[in-house]
Amino acid sequence: MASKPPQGDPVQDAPQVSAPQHAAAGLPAIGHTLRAAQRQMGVRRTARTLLKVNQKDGFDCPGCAWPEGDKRHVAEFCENGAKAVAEEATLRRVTPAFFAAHPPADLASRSGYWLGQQGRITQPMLLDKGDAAAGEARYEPVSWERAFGIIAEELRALDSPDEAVFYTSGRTSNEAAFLLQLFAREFGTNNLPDCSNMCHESSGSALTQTLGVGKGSVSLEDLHQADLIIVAGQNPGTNHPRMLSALERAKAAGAKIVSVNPLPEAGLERFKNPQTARGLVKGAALNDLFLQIRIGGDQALFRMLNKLVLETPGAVDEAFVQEHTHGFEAFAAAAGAADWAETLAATGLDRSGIERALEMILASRRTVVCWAMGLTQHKHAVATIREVVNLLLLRGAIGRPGAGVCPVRGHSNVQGDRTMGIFERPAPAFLDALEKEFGFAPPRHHGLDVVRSIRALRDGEAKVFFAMGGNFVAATPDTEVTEAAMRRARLTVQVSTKLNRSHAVTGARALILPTLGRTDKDVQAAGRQFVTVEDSMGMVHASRGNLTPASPHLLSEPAIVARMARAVLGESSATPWEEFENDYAVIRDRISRVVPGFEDFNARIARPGGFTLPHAPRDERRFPTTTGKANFTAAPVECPQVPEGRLLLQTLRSHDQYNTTVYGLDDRYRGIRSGRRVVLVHPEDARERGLADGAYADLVSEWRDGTERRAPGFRVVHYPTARGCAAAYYPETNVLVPLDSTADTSNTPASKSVVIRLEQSASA
Ligand SMILES: Nc1nc2c(c(=O)[nH]1)N[C@H]1C(S)=C(S)[C@@H](COP(=O)(O)OP(=O)(O)OC[C@H]3O[C@@H](n4cnc5c(=O)[nH]c(N)nc54)[C@H](O)[C@@H]3O)O[C@H]1N2
Ligand SMILES: Nc1nc2c(c(=O)[nH]1)N[C@H]1C(S)=C(S)[C@@H](COP(=O)(O)OP(=O)(O)OC[C@H]3O[C@@H](n4cnc5c(=O)[nH]c(N)nc54)[C@H](O)[C@@H]3O)O[C@H]1N2
Ligand SMILES: [Mo]
Repeated sequence: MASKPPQGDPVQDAPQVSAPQHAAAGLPAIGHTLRAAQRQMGVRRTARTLLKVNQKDGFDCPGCAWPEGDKRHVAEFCENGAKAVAEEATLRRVTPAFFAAHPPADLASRSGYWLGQQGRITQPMLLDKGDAAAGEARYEPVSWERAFGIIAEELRALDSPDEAVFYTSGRTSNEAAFLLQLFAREFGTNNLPDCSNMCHESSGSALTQTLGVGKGSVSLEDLHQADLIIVAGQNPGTNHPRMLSALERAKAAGAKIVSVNPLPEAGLERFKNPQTARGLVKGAALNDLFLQIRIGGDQALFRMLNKLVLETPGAVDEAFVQEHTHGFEAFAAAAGAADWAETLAATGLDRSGIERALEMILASRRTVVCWAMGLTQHKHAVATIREVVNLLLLRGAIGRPGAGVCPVRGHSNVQGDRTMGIFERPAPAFLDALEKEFGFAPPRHHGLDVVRSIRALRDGEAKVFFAMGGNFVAATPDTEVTEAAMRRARLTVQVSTKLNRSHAVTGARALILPTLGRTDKDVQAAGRQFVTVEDSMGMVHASRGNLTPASPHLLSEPAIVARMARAVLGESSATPWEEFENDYAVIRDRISRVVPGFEDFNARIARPGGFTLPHAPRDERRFPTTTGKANFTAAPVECPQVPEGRLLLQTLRSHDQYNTTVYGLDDRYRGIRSGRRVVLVHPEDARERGLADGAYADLVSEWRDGTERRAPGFRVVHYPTARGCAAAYYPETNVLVPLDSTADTSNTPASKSVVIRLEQSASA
């Protein structure tokens, strides 16, 4: 009984374990989809809502950023997309009466799961900790006008605009994101951290340096045409289920698939396509080769593959290297020095597996490499992704149909938000365009990213924190440090659809500003509005909600930013904030003049299916890097160093969660039910520590400065992960990730390589 749920929380965490599954999707997934949706929405709303997901006249699924094909199915969504929709379109409500009954201390004692289950927030709420007459302050209803007045008061009281931080999570539309960055810069700061800082920042850093564009270079069509698809550090069966259809289709056309992962993920083993009758019953094996790599071994693996390609006569695309690349000599020298013994130690693989992968690479003209958090959240993440790029450059596999880089994005519009200028280190050209269009001088010095924002709050250098969505305190590393930092703020503002921990851990004053979600109908002065989003492959399209909003008091995200800007900037701003709120086409007009690729935005977005943004490397093999060519790079090979007796922990997602939003307590494909406090450990590693399956252990992280962090009471699950590795769910394990443990260059928290020891739980 070591895993005690928070007091008063009816959610019991009592994990039950059975064997992991070997196939994803199929019939059970359909049942789960409908049951989950109907629990939240009822039968009629379920049908009305799910049939609009990802349709050309409907809304963009708030789940992942996987693109829609041109021919859409009637049901163009997956089990986990349906859960994301149900979570938002729920009929449950969080009203002022709820806040009267649950003071902040009570909210802080609840699990994230419980908080999320309470429903949609219906009114703006204010918590003023200095204002309590007697006893504990509670959230009270507040008018929108007063709410914006408070924000204006606090922002104007700052010594410098850089004492404010404006965070964005990746569900925010292009229109709202553009307005938020415009407001922050007019106010005077580039402090625009976003969830991307914790997500694909490493991909952006690596791709910008090597290819000149920090985004993926493939379309859905490319995947369908590929000869070889390498999926490294990604679990599509859970996190991008619609990607499995693309893999299945590629496979049917003859592609081979290699997965590189410390875990055997069910979705990559076999896929039962729910869209076809045959797929439902039998399913298709997807994996041709599974490289069960040690956590953090990917750079070493790709370095060795590169050496082997270099040594194979005729394997290098000489013409491409000659014409389009820079830095080949230095890279070839570094790759030539790769050593088998070191590679095998770093990867935990055997030589035959790597040689088999090499054969498949050599046999393929059109290779795509897909990756996600398994590559991006390590100290050497940027170097790892650059090594992946080296391989594709050697093979001339960039800017060729059926080939390229495919960082699979997380949040449904995280890529679009960055395109719109949500970035603490904006390019000078972007700021120039902003200056020209709006006639003010945007700040030129860099702002704070997520980790630096936490430090600034901790050290009293930032005093106002504003979040456009997300759940900052739960999503970020080093929970205790972060929560203490947040509590030092003068004002914290959360623009949210649902309750989460960031509403319980606040500054001296706190505002909850409830907003419309993707599924909600958005009507403004000029009539019904739609917003736009960009998917993982650079496709921009419209999203239109069709549901009656959860309450008449909700404002859309663009309206919230526009009204905040008017309250804060007042007469000093020449920007037409009111027109922006009234008609989002006016925002798009401005975007079309500031952001390259969006020329004629309003006309092009009106076409069904939207349009694709230009991508120089993909479209014309042009590489807008500092050298004007695609850059080979030659970083020293690294892998995480794990002291004797310790394990390397990755913190990952279960099947029943969306980041910090927990839908349920099961992780079906991995055979876990009714609980989340589990740690997956190789049976041999567990036995060496005297831990039977079912024992309870504390996870104790050891950081290089000698500090320790503890997460108590995890049920040990004997699991076929790579030796020396462990896995447990985030956000529960964020207490273990030191704030200073980040990736070089990108500063992304290294939440996939945490050195831990397991201690038998005291109370087990
Ligand atoms: N249903 C659902 N969908 C989601 C999300 C969600 O929470 N739920 N989150 C969204 C977001 S924001 C994101 S960023 C994506 C995340 O999508 P993923 O990156 O797939 O998410 P994780 O669960 O973090 O899984 C990481 C995968 O990498 C593997 N891995 C860990 N370390 C290593 C390593 O060192 N090397 C290799 N090769 N593999 C490794 C893990 O075993 C796991 O399979 O999904 C998006 N979609
Ligand atoms: N240890 C560890 N930590 C991680 C990760 C990991 O793998 N391991 N992954 C990282 C990654 S990849 C990411 S992307 C971050 C995620 O970090 P965030 O994006 O900050 O977190 P989410 O859990 O996605 O945010 C969920 C909240 O968003 C709000 N919300 C939902 N829809 C809307 C909307 O339409 N509008 C508004 N305004 N609000 C909305 C709801 O209130 C909900 O509670 O976490 C990171 N943290
Ligand atoms: Mo993410």
